[in-house]
Amino acid sequence: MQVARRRLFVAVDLDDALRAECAAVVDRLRANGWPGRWVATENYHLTVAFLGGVDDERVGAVQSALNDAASRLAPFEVPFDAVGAFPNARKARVAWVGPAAPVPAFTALCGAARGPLAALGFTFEPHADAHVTLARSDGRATLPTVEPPNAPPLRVDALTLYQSFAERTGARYVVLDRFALGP
Ligand code: 2AM
Repeated sequence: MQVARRRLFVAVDLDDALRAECAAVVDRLRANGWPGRWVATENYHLTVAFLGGVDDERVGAVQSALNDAASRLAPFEVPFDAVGAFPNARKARVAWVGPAAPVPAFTALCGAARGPLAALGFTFEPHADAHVTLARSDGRATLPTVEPPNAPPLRVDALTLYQSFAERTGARYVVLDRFALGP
């Protein structure tokens, strides 16, 4: 019998003001003619851990690991003062918004969430840079220089476990669980 699997990832959510400001950055990139495949505004998030396909019967262990990790962390802030590209602005494959400098508390959050998940057998790419992906492209166009979001720093006070569904119109993310940071 085939085991049912869910495609899961862990993320930090944006508040509505920041979401709108990220959409305004997209407007500026569009106005400058950058050819992106744009992420739907409601899908904006900071990825913490991408789990991929998870057997149904293991979802409970994932929830329990995240609940435990979140309870040991304290809320912190992430400034959104940069617009950037991976791998670089001249060969922009991913356009993002996020902090101009690394945020140690975010790296620590990723480590705290991924550690117990790795103990369950999941593997992760090593990077843990806070970024909201706005668009993907073929890497042939330089990312134009545009103003970053005009919003206060994001207060990170919870982790969200998402299930991702591949739809004809693009990815749809559904909240499975949320874990507040702190005891
Ligand atoms: P990114 O866009 O922030 O880089 C949900 O698919 C999220 O998981 C994506 O937003 C993506 O983060 C992240 N992710 C990391 N590794 C992935 C992978 N191998 N396949 C799909 N998504 C991945």
